[in-house]
Amino acid sequence: MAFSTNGSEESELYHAQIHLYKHVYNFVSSMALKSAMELGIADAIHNHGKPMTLSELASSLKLHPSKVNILYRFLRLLTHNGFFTKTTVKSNEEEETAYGLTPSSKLLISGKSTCLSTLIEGALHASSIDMWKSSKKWFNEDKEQTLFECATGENYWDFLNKDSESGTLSLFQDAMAADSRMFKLALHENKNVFEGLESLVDVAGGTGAVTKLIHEAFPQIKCTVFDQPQVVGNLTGNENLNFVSGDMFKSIPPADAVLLKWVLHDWNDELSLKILKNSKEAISHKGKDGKVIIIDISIDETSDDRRLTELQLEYDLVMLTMFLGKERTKQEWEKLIYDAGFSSYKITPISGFKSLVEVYP
Ligand code: SAH
Ligand code: 2HI
Repeated sequence: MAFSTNGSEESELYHAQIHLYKHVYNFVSSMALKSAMELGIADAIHNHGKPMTLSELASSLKLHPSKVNILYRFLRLLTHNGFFTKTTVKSNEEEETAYGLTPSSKLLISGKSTCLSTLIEGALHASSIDMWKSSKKWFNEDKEQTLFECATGENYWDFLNKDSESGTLSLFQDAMAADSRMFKLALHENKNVFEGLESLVDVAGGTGAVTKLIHEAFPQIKCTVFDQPQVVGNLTGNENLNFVSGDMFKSIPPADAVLLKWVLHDWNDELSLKILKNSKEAISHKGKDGKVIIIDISIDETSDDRRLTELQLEYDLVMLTMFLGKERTKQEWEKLIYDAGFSSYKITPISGFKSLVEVYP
């Protein structure tokens, strides 16, 4: 069959090819971002106090002269992807390009409360990536297991807890804490959610990053961070912020409100129901005045922002492959909430891609 010379069919073919290649090479953009984080490019520009030329950057990063052009090539892609700005500066009468920070690369500045470097490190860690080599085997095996288990023979939680020296658990906890610190803005925009509470328990609250923000904003609330012994066992709080270890599948300490941030998406519906029922029990002494506050993704496939939906759906596969967990649509949240015996709920979108769900008995 002769190849069609029809212009629109050809252009459709080219578009299809570009679309496919774009998705094949998406990982290069992820890895270039990881490299920028590891090199400390954002820190160098931040410490310099103004945009830096390629040679200034290379010398500040102590790169071998043979790597300067490689740095240029990385910066070119990263600038195109919105991580750096390009401006022209004059040095010794010659015009040179200088690279500056964008709002996205400012999230790589270490020491800032908004630094997300550990999240990049954890999410793009070999352990999160290597399991994908087994995806075909995973589909073909008739076993209920995560992709991670299929690839490594080990449950992700056990992998994290295995040996404290390898630092995987602390990397995971640091990444969660980094994400949680970004919650500050959402907290100030949704103060009403926490106003009037006398006590709150942050269930599976990690090392307490969110609770610390709540404690700062509402010092009168008696806050408890509840997590596994290996996470909170050695942490000490203060009068209104204490750490309690236990198993949320067994029981949850009583409080006026239970907070579940980035917890339910780690678990399937059956286990999520168990957590929600135990949460309901924990607030039961308050009668109708208790509440459960869920912070998680609520998938919106109808959003005008396709990138946002893509990110939500990518998270869904991350949760599926690592934990057999899931991101849920509004309808799925509603079913889970009512199945757990609650009577009403209210969803408020926060921080772009997540939502805050207030759930009432
Ligand atoms: N809410 C935190 C941490 C989310 S990560 C945040 O948003 O930053 C999920 C947490 O669940 C981890 O800290 C993990 O230790 C905790 N976890 C897992 N199984 C648990 C269990 N059975 N009981 C209590 N916490 C558990
Ligand atoms: C560090 C961070 C992450 C990770 C593993 C790490 O796995 C994440 O940010 C992701 C995922 O990529 C994650 C987010 C929420 C959650 C579990 C994992 O509850 O070491």
